[in-house]
Amino acid sequence: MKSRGQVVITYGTFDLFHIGHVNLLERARALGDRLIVGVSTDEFNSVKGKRSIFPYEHRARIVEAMKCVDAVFPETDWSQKNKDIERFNASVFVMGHDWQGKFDTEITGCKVVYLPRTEGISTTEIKSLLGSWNVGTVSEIQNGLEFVKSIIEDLRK
Ligand code: C2G
Repeated sequence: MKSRGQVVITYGTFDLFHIGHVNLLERARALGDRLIVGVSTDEFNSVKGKRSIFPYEHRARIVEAMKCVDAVFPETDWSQKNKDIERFNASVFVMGHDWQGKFDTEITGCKVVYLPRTEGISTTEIKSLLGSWNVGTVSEIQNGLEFVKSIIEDLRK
């Protein structure tokens, strides 16, 4: 039984927004009554060793547009979580299970929950897939489409 006004908090880069992010945010929201999300700034991403395709403003807007998200705020460093938990009066801290155990000692005064990641999709995989689509691949696809089109036209004669 959820107590009234239970606030859930989570953090992430949320670049190239995909179903894994949707699932995580919806599952996090289901653990309480409100969901607040810390979105990593571009500067913090470089601290995390990540370079996002979409800038912070876009990533934050996309996350905030989710029905299950009540508010977003910038995540600027690793050490702000307990302050945020206090500021937002959060009682549940959620992360995907790729972070399993990483926050157990750091997070105080708040339940820590790790949710299963959505397998088979990640921003990194999307980036490498797009990266492998060089100009040659695209023109091969275009040639293939032209060939199929010519077959269809012949069949129509
Ligand atoms: N996630 C998921 N399934 C995926 C991909 C991501 O459940 N297929 C989850 C991650 O476990 C994380 C959230 O979605 O909880 C956001 O993932 P990222 O954008 O990759 O964020 P990350 O780099 O993990 O940043 O201080 C914490 C960091 O900001 C977390």
